[in-house]
Amino acid sequence: MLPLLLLLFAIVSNASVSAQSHECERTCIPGDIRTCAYEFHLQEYHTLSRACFNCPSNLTDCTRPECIAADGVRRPLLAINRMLPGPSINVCEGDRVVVDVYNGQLSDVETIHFHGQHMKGHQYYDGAPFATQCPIVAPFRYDFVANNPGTTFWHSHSGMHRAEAIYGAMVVRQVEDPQEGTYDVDITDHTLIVQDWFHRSALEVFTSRMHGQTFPVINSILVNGRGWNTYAEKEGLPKYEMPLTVVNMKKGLRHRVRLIQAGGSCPIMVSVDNHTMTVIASDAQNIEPLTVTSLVMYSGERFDVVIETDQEVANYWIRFTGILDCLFSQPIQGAILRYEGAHDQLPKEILLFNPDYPPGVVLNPLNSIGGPEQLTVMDMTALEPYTVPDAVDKQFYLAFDFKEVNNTALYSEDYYPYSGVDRSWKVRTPQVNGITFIPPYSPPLSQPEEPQPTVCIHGEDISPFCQGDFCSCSYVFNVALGESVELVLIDEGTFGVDNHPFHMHGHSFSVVAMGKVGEVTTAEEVANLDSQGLIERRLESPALKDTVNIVDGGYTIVRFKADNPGYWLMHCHLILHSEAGMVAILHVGEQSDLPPVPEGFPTCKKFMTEI
Ligand SMILES: *[C@@H]1O[C@H](CO)[C@@H](O)[C@H](O)[C@H]1NC(C)=O
Ligand SMILES: *[C@@H]1O[C@H](CO)[C@@H](O)[C@H](O)[C@H]1NC(C)=O
Ligand SMILES: *[C@@H]1O[C@H](CO)[C@@H](O)[C@H](O)[C@H]1NC(C)=O
Ligand SMILES: [Cu+2]
Repeated sequence: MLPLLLLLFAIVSNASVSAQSHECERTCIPGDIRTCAYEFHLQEYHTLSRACFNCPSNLTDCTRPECIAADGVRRPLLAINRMLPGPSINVCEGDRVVVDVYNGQLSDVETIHFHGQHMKGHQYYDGAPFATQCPIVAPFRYDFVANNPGTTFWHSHSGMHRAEAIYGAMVVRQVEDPQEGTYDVDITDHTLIVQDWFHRSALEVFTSRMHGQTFPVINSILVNGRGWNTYAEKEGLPKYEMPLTVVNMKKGLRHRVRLIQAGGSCPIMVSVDNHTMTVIASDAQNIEPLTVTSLVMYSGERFDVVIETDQEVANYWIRFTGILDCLFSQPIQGAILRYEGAHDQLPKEILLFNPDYPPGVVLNPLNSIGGPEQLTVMDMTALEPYTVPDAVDKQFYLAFDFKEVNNTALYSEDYYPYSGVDRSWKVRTPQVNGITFIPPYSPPLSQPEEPQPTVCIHGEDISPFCQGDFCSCSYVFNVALGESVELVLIDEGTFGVDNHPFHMHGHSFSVVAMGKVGEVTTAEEVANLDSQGLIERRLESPALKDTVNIVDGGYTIVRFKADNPGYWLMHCHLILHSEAGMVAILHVGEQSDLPPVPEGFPTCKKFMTEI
């Protein structure tokens, strides 16, 4: 019943996606395993390029092929196949996915990470620069099996490139979906990938923040690459009614919508006018359905929601509101939920910025450990019951925060130390356990024989990697294959209200505890609470995630079995944080646990002649 419906809708739906749909975009049936090949041509590009003709003064031109209109503001960006978002990957579980990346950039490198795909057996294709592979210069083929069904996405893992628009959806469907009974329609047009958007290149934003006294301003939000510039007035720019993303639905059906937060800076609240959302999965893991009126998505998170079209035939806003770091510019973005038979026009309501959660239940609210009408990840229950083992083999504390240190990348101890510059020049340094991550010189995964002078091991003496008050190294946590691991993630919260969405490569983890300690906290404080038995863990069917937020001045505790050998990044998913060093590596198992390095795999290493 369902597959037929899916096929029907795929044919009926009119969006551009189906016009150029890939042969792997299909109803999944047993025994039909395919090789799905994609070419990614990467180049420096621009919004409102010549491909856009007279857009935005002629709005019809904005939807021309290869035109990236975004929110109608001119800026340089990077693009794959001149698309924003980049090409969607829609495959079936077990398909072989082959992505050929051609780097057409004038002077930069690339890597692509498949966020939510665990790459078990395909570790070399995780796309973590200097952890799993050398950054791509010449054409490079990612070649792996889509073993993790659900809503995932791919994005650049090089520098600021994700925020320069190098990302796209990756959805892996199944022959039999355990959530099948909760929806009637699941089509590719109902995938919504959102990001916060700058009107300057992200690299400029980053360097201006680090070295130029300029606080980053997030200008707007894009939904499937489209949006209105709500910041236009403040910028002195004309306001255009840019084409928005339209989500076509038929009255009386339950539609699965896949929401992906690909942004780099702020949490985004999602709600749908006159409709509730029933959350059935997050981070490609099914949960017992939860009906809410709004939810907050942190960078890297995905939520699959079912929207039942039980209202009158009309147009409705799907609202995306930027909060926290976005409050300054107050971005609100809309996609249009259009019932079949409704006029091709905007919803009647006005799209106004309002950071308050709408009346009703909110899921995953900022800095909340739950309460009346507030559900957290702790309130989500895995669809398939399971028990987290009571004991763990390894426990690690990872404390995230911004520190006042003489970061050698920002200060000079001799000429302008942190203590010696005016307040306006003081930029704090993102760290994990007081360490700023720097990448190794060569990827330990694919070049295991190479010496690793920058690697420091958790639990060993790190003083050789410190200069004064500043420590930086390639921070590695070692665990044996098969060990059960608990991570106590802490947001110390000494630098105002912040958030650090924690993402781990290669695994999903059970979220077993979340709590707030105070305005600020420390690892010691959390450890004390725990030793007094004051931190309870939920071991019965907690939600499985790969990205989770930490309450400011609090903790999130996760557990998993380290059953995937390799070198896996664990990092804050905010791009300005991770690229400035809020990263560590989980090293699971030994080289002998891994498949052999693919023949001819590109290498890189330090080169220095003798003197
Ligand atoms: C706007 O662009 C469309 C498509 O290129 C074209 O057909 C139309 O004539 C243009 N309208 C105006 C007013 O120039
Ligand atoms: C949506 O809900 C609002 C507030 O309850 C109501 O005023 C409006 O008429 C509804 N819109 C439609 C199209 O039903
Ligand atoms: C940075 O270096 C200066 C000069 O050595 C020193 O006085 C200061 O305490 C150091 N730390 C910070 C946070 O400024
Ligand atoms: Cu962070």
